[in-house]
This record gives sequence, structure tokens and C-alpha cells, in this order.
Amino acid sequence: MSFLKTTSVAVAITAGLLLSAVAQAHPKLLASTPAEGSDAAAPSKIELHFSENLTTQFSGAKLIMTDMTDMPGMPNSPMGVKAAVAAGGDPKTMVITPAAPLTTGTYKVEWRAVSSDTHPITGNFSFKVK
Ligand SMILES: [Cu+2]
Repeated sequence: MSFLKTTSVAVAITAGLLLSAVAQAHPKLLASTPAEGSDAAAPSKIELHFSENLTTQFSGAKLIMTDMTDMPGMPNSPMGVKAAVAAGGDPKTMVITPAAPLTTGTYKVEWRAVSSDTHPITGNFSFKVK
């Protein structure tokens, strides 16, 4: 009996160590193109670079046009932009490709990233198109 007890304690300690190791593996957005707050010509694609490999089937992003005050007569309310979201050239990169060239305005990217520990992490950033 005492052997079993010792074994279960050892298993519990091992599980605790594993949990603390995976808790550090949450994907963080390290950089993006366009960068947050930038104001440049319309990008043909938006790249998000994360700190961890992404689980593509659970990760994704939405592109929203949040301000179009430069377009007279257009309602100034947030509007989803049709775009394809795919894995990039490496497993830490997500690429958003708008279906049509982005027009002048302010855009927000709302991302959701899941890596090996399966916890969804969300965030957002905005940029402008001249
Ligand atoms: Cu986690």
C-alpha cells in the first residue's frame, strides 16, 4: 500500500510540473505587418507573427473596418471585411488576405490564437490605410 501511495504522489508532482510548463506556452502576438498604429498604403495581406506554433484549426482572425470617415456618404459603423485567413510560411504565422483591395480607412484585426496547450488567446490591433 505504501508503494502505491508514493507512486500517486510522484504522479501528482509530475502533472503539476507539466501544467506549469504548458502555461508558459500561450501564443503572444510578437509583431504584425502592417504594424499596430501604422498608416500606409493598402497591404495585399496582413501577417501576424506569434511566439508559439499555432494550431490552425482553432486559430483565426477577423478583419473589421472600424472607421471610414474619409468616404463621404458611407455609414460610419464597424463593418466586417471579407478575407481569407490561413497559416503562413511557418507555423507561428497567420496570414489574412482581403478578398478585395482595402480602401482608405481604419481597420481592426481581432485574432484568436491556440497553440499546443489548447487555451484560446485573443487580442486585437488596428492600423490605417491611406
Ligand atoms: Cu494555456
